[in-house]
Amino acid sequence: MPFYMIRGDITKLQVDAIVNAANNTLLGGGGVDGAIHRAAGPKLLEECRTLGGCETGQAKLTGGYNLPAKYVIHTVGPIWRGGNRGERELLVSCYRNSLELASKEGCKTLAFPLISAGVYGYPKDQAVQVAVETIQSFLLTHDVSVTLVLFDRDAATVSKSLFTDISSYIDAQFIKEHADQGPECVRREVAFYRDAVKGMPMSAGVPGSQKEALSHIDESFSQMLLRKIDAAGLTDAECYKKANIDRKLFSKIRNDPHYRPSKATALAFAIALELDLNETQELLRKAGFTLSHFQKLDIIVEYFILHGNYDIFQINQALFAFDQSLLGG
Ligand code: AR6
Repeated sequence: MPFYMIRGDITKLQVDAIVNAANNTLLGGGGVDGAIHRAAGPKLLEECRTLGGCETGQAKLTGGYNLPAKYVIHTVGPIWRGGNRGERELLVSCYRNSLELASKEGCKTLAFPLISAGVYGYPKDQAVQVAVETIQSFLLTHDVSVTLVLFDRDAATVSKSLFTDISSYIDAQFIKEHADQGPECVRREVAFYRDAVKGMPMSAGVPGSQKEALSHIDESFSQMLLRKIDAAGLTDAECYKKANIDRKLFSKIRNDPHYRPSKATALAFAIALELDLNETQELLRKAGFTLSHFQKLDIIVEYFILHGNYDIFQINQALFAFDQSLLGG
């Protein structure tokens, strides 16, 4: 099931469980812990008193009381001591144990804050990577939907060098697109449509690849998607997981040949199928969209396609860093 990243206050989320970044006593504190106790009311502390604390890296569950969430999962992150004291392993086990506990309790939707990244001093960019990697690997085998809630503007979701590289790519595409606004661009468009029209009749001289394209001209988005999933040798589940798409949405698309997906959904499938730029355009067109150099989101996705990187989690981390909406979900 999908993975989301949002900016906001975890206490406001209507999910089955939210995770609390607590301390070993489980008796409350500052940061997100304080916010959760304030929003849940005094009954949460009463229940926490019965739990006998919690080891670092472990997790315990309570009710959510006045929170919109049904449960709170309290986990204790490591205090950062330079990175050589097993901090990473402990942080991984915070996420892992919380995810397993939520799953055991039948939770289908779960939200995490960035554990240890506040008072406990874990470097934020590394904390994000641990969170994303651990959640991602859990989602490969479990049917839950997980949201990572980032509170601080400075919690970077991609490395500085990747951010700079993508920024330069965006600038270059914007500049190219604006330079293309002159008559030369119009001439090229006219030539493009003239060539497209020339290729239309089903004559014996039509090359194989065009014949193949023409034979699928009446296909809907759903039909093209299912054909391409087969061609890629993927199972449905492999495909919707790689697309960060919910199983229910996938079956809607599978069962309705006329389903019109959002652009984010169509793009997510292009990524899952590892389509090149032309094939991505082709799939998008079936849903009534196109990749455009006037939209930052499109340029960022194009950047990843051109680099042969089809990891939707990494793409979403980059989209998040540029304040764009995410793919799939
Ligand atoms: N929603 C989402 N995230 C939040 C919220 C919120 N309402 N408030 C803060 N954060 P921290 P830790 C972010 O310090 O580092 C407590 O006193 C915050 O910006 O809450 O694990 C406990 O009792 C940061 O990115 O937790 C422990 O003593 C992240 O949540 C100690 O702090 C975690 O910051 C635990 O320290």
